[in-house]
Amino acid sequence: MAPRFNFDLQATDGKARTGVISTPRGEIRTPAFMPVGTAATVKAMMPESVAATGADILLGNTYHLMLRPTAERIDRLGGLHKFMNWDKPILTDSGGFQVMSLSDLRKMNEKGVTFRSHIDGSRHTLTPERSMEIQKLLGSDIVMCFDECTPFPAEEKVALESMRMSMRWADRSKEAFGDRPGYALFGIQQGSVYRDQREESAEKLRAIGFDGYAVGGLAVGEGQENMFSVLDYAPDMLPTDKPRYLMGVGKPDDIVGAVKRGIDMMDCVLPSRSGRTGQVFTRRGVVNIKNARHQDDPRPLDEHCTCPACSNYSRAYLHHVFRAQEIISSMLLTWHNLHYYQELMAGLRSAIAENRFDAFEKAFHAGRADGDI
Ligand code: PRF
Ligand code: ZN
Repeated sequence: MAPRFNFDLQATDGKARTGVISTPRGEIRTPAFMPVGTAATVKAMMPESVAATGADILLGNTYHLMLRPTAERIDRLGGLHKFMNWDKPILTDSGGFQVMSLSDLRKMNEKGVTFRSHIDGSRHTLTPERSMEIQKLLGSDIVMCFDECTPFPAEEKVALESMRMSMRWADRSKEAFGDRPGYALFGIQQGSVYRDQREESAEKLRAIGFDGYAVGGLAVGEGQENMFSVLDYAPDMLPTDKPRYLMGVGKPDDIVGAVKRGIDMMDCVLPSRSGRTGQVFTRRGVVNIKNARHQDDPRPLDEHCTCPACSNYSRAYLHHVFRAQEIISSMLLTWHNLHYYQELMAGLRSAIAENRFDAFEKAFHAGRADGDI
């Protein structure tokens, strides 16, 4: 029989955790960072290169794929894994968050959201039921509940109404998802920056029962200090024996702070998007490769990095191909950034397993400049 979805918590250090999520498509080492493959590709990367950076799982998007090429077409072609040539696990976001940030003329009510495509203006509806159907057609291994990401700032009353609707949608998502051995459904906690609302939301999700639990509604403009204040209590409200996923986070220091507070999974466009805009993450801080001071620099981006960009090319070359808008620039810088993120996750995992998280965190911050380097 195919292995079912399972989370094995292997070690803790303070609130930080390390473990392994098992799925029929392979294991996910946690804390895990999921590169974003919105349109059935991690932009500028071959899937085998994404795997070579150390990624165990990718994130895909209901919203983009339902509009183009459509979930039904992907299903007819054998599912998202086969379509994009990625055979490891895929988590898909449920669409609501992307509808609110990308589409035109949105109308939300208890039933769901009606909107116009940002691609061709066509009209579509997403409901918890339709989102579950799309994520099933895609063949997603980890399905996210359909929710509303409460905007920030939100007055207490507004946040409460929004959170309670997301919890009713969580009920409907679970009902529509049904019983699918080997596939997982994650609930999403909302409640903005209000502790009692985060508690009510967690209580509701625990009562429904999910395979994993996300902390939603953060990294929406509240700033790191506010986000960490919420993360000081929100993960503790979720079951210890299930994965906890912080959605849409973040910068390297956000990741270290979230893992310290008990988060197991994260995703963010930052390493891939920054790769295309010339922002490079290194252990000493951010390098802006378009800066003229790199044009005669024979050194690699990061002398300790073993990625192809750092093994085989100088800063001068990377500066040149970025300025010349050559496609290899996006390829190399994205590879480096994803490699850097996965090395960070591997470092966090071994630090937790060896009970030296505090020392790891100190060393992480000690080596870094705030501005560009
Ligand atoms: N809900 C969903 N997707 C998300 C979020 C959320 O709250 C966030 C919050 N940063 C990112 N992506 N469904
Ligand atoms: Zn590198």
